[in-house]
Amino acid sequence: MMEHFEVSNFVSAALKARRPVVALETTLVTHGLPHPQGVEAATALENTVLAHGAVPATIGVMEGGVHVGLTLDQLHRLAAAGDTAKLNLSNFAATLASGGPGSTTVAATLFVAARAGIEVFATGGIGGVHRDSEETGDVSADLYALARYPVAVVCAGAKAVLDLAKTVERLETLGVPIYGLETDQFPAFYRRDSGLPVDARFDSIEALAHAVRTHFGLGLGTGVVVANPIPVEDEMPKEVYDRTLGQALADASAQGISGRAVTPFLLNRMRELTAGESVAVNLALLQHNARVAALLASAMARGG
Ligand code: PSU
Ligand code: MN
Repeated sequence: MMEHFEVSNFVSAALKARRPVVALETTLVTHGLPHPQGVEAATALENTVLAHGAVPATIGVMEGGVHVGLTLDQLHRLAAAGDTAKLNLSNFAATLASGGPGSTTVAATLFVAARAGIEVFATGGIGGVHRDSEETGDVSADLYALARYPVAVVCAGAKAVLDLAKTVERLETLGVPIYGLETDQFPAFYRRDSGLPVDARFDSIEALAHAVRTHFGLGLGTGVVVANPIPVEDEMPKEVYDRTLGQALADASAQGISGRAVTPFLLNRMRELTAGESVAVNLALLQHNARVAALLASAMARGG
């Protein structure tokens, strides 16, 4: 069952001893942030997870192996390879079989984490239903992976470039609960609030851990979205958000961007339009999510 999997000694020792482990994805490293900020972010996230009592397991595909706990050298090679594939579930096996490099989206990371026995995962924002999904059919594989793998994803909601209302509806349809940490609202990635409700609110990590444990214990089979809004002081100002988001979406449609290229294009366009501010915001929310994920994994390991 674990054919092709290469779990690092550090991660496998932690899993065997039932110590807290947090999975980290690599698409944000290769496609979500400009080089070399992606690799810097990845190592900073690992340090944050460690500093909050859990073992980081950064995930990626290279040289025919599914790596759970990439070394710094492997991470650098993944980020430096210009042709790293953005992996979800549909292109995962072909890339693995080719021996080429692949970075894992939320969808692919959920699959690997579930297989490796990791229950908590930190990312920036999950993918979701795109705003023009009626014409394009573009719905992120992240949502369907959340419906298949019992892993808790700590995120700042779904990326603001999406149709958040439809994304929340779809999660409900798929049986994936949204648990808000100290919030009643589904966050909008760069901003704290989308105006959409979460399924349940928790005001402590212990209460959250207990609910996640209960969800997994029931055997519902689905994952959990832990909605962790960006701290107030790090939010993108509303005026900047409104102006640049509309422009980025208009540019994507004018240039006919489609498929897997859409999300990276929009994130990069936001960076250009905000003169780098969107990247600072993205890094801040990633750090916050890594910290909460480590605390959640620790509470769950204590039996929460
Ligand atoms: N969060 C970020 N930056 C990112 C992503 C998430 O802060 O780049 C990535 C994740 O890997 C997510 C992917 O799974 O974007 C979604 O891509 P798509 O919409 O094509 O499914
Ligand atoms: Mn897509």
